[in-house]
Parts: sequence; structure tokens; C-alpha cells
Amino acid sequence: MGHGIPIVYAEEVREALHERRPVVALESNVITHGLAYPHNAETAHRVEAAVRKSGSVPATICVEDGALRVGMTESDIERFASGTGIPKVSSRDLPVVLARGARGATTVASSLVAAELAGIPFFSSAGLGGVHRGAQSTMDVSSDLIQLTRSKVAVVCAGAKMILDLKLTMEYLETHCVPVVSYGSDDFPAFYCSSSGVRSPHRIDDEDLIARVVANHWAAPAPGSVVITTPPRPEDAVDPAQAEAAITDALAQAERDGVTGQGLTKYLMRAVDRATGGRTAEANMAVLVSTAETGGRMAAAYARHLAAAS
Ligand code: PSU
Ligand code: MN
Repeated sequence: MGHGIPIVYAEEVREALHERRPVVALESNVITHGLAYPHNAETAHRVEAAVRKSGSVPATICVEDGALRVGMTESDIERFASGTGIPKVSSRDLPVVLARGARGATTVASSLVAAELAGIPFFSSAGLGGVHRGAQSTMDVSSDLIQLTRSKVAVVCAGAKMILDLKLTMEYLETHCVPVVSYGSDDFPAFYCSSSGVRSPHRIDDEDLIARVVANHWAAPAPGSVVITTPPRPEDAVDPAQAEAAITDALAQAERDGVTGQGLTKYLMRAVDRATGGRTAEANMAVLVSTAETGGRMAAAYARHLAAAS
């Protein structure tokens, strides 16, 4: 642990990394804050199974007893899923929670920090955080985006959450030199909708070519992440007009209730789920699983690329 942050690896993850087999890092904030119990625990297991099915080893990340846990056990997942008051830990919170010897659920941003420390080059989650609607005045931009500019970890996702301003999110990624490639769609997906209405800069339907893109980016000086998007399966996607109507209402409610800052994402997601009678929560779960499966395939393609190059 030369870097000074204690890391506790699951045995399976340690072995896979040692043998240079593909591993996909996963966040835990979606378990504690994204979905309700027991759907969150079930989904976390289905996500891990999807990663395995596509030839990689899952490593769900959290903080416990002041250490990064890389590869949560079944009982860890159950404890986090059913627990209350487990804090959301983003990048700025991570050093504090570690120092206090406390526990917490990692967002995309802090999971990328952990993945890079652990030597895991791939991460998967359904929807990135991004530039919030109205960020022109609130300045609410998710740390997920900033972390993408810093961590050498490729991120496989279904785009960014639809509650965000996806045009501005794409602008941010372009400004900050983060490559975006879209697998299986022309447009940048919007989490549970197939398209954000924003065209992706690059569509690539060949996994091995994507692996070369990642390798090229990381051969350049001071690289960060590569964002690889995959759209929801057609049968899982939500009608964009229905989702948009629910989001508009949720944003108005949040404003009325004065919700801002780190609680906003969860507040909005839950309000949208209620307004759609649970349709978006269903889609959220399905997209987490299908994205993880693609993440596993991408990580495997990258491992093949490394093996062939060595
Ligand atoms: N997925 C969900 N709900 C969530 C999140 C993901 O369905 O709440 C989390 C992720 O952990 C992501 C975080 O990293 O939201 C971004 O939060 P913020 O916008 O506050 O940076
Ligand atoms: Mn925020």
C-alpha cells in the first residue's frame, strides 16, 4: 500500500488483477442512494452477474473502517443496501471519510479514484453525473465530470442522467479533452432514454477498435478517462416525452422545497420515479445491468489488446 491509502481487495479481484484478467469497477452510491431496498441489493447482484457473464470480474467499491474496499462481498452489499444513513462519498469527501475511519458509498467520481489506485482500468455505471440544468446560476456541476479529467480509468455508461443539461455536459467533456465514443448509437444516450438529442462525436461499433482508442489516449501525456457510451436496450428505454414531463415537475418541486447541492440528484431521481409510477426506476435497474454487461466486454477487449501488444 505504498500510496498510503489502505485498500482491502476481495480475493477474486486480487487474483484477477494479479493474473491480468479483466476487472470492472462499480460504484456503491447507486446502491445506497440510487435505488430503494431490496431492489438495490438485487440489482447490485445482477450487475455483478452481468460483468461475469461478459468475461470480467466485478469489483464494487465502498469505504469501510477507513479503507477502500475493492470488491464488496455479498454481505457488504446487503449491509449497504439495507443500511440507513450511509453517506454519499464523492471525491472531495473521500480523504475525510478515510481519515475518520468511517464508511461511505462511493459515487462515480470517488470510485474512479479508488479504481485507479487499485489498478483497475475500467469502470461501469448507468448514468454519469454532469452539468445540472440551471448550472449557469447554481454552478452545480457534478464532481464526476472533473474526476473524468483526472483519472486514467475508462468509463462505460449509458450517457449521463436525463435530469441534467446534457448539451452542457457534452460541452464540458469536449472543453476538458475527455474523449467520448458511442458504441451502438449515433447519439449520446440519456440514461434511460436512447438519445439525448445530442450527437456523439464518434460512433464505434467494434470493441477492439474502442480498446485501441483507450490505449492511444493513455499513451498520450496526462490523460484522464475515456467515456464509452452504450444505449439502453430498446425494450428498457423510457419514452422521452414521458420522462421529460416528469423531470420538469421534479425540478419545480426541488425548487419549491429548496433542495440544492449533494442531495439534489437523489431527490430528482426519486421524484421522477414516483411521477412515472416506478417506470423510470425499472429502467434504471435494467440499464445498470445492460451497461455492466457492455462494460465487462469492453474491459475484456482491452485486456486482449494489452496481451497482444506485450
Ligand atoms: N445513479 C442513480 N442515482 C444516483 C447516482 C447514480 O440512479 O443518485 C449517483 C452516482 O453515484 C453519481 C452521483 O456519481 O449520483 C452524482 O451525484 P452529483 O450529481 O451530486 O455529483
Ligand atoms: Mn452537485
